[in-house]
Amino acid sequence: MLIQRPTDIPSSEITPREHYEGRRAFLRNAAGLALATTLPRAFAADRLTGRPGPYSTTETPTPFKNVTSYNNFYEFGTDKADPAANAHRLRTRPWSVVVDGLVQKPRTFAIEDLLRLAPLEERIYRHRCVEGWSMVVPWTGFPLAALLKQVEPLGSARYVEFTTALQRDTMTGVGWGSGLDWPYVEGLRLDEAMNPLALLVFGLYGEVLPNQNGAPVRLIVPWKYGFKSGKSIVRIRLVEQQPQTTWVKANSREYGFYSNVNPEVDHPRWSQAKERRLGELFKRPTQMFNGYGDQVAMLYTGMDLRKYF
Ligand SMILES: Nc1nc2c(c(=O)[nH]1)N[C@H]1C(S)=C(S)[C@@H](COP(=O)(O)O)O[C@H]1N2
Ligand SMILES: [Mo]
Repeated sequence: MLIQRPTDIPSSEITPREHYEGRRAFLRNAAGLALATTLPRAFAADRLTGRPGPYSTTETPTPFKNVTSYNNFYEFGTDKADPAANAHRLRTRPWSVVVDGLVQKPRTFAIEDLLRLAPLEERIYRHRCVEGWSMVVPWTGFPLAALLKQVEPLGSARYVEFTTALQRDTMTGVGWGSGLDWPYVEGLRLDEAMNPLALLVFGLYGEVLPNQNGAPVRLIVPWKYGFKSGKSIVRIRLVEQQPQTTWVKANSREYGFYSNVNPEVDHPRWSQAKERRLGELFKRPTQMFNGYGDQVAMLYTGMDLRKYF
């Protein structure tokens, strides 16, 4: 069991796969009960579902197989297949998330407590990587705002900094020569972080988040390029100054702090006008704010977005 059952989630919502798949199919897949204890992790995945939440797209979700085998998680290697092959090493228990900085009530949340801080929702979001590919993913989580409100940000807090896990012994990609400064750090302006679209995510496709997708807890900011959505988060710090993020530190000519999806502002190496949805043959036009303008455009009133990456 990866995530203990929170007391406020009905047991029917967290069910071992054998129950919802149908016992027969489970036994067939498992090739007999005797093998049940040695099953690969995929068979033992735990359900983690949420009530349908707002802002979901009606577009067809990208198949589970693609979502969990084509990943960016550089701590486990730079090839798209590396995270699925290597992230089983990641230790996801015990896990806690420190929430501190410019807040009235700094706190360290054990992952089990964080999970039951707010009702879990399922949100089907578009996810757009700066490399020009995209997918549609049913995430399970709750708004980041619910967590931030708990710790009571001070008036001086203007930004939120997210630090992700650094396990040198399990992460095969963090050696010298990776070119990045570890741990992976990202950030948002406080009002961006409080926007109801910004989601703290614990699962996908109704299951506990696979390690390669950022277990046990990650961020999803659907109107920004994927790299803003840090995986395997261990610290959330409220600060006054704009955080130094990993990608801006690595190459400030190519990456910016805002990184809102914008088909009119090209990355020096990739046009951002179009994208390839995983599983589809032809490219499709990229939408401003990844199609979430109605929810977020007002955050940038008065900013000339052509000047920001
Ligand atoms: N810690 C960490 N978080 C990360 C990354 C990473 O390399 N390390 N890659 C980012 C990038 S570039 C993208 S596109 C998304 C990919 O998420 P996915 O593999 O779940 O699709 O995670 C983001 N979060
Ligand atoms: Mo990305």
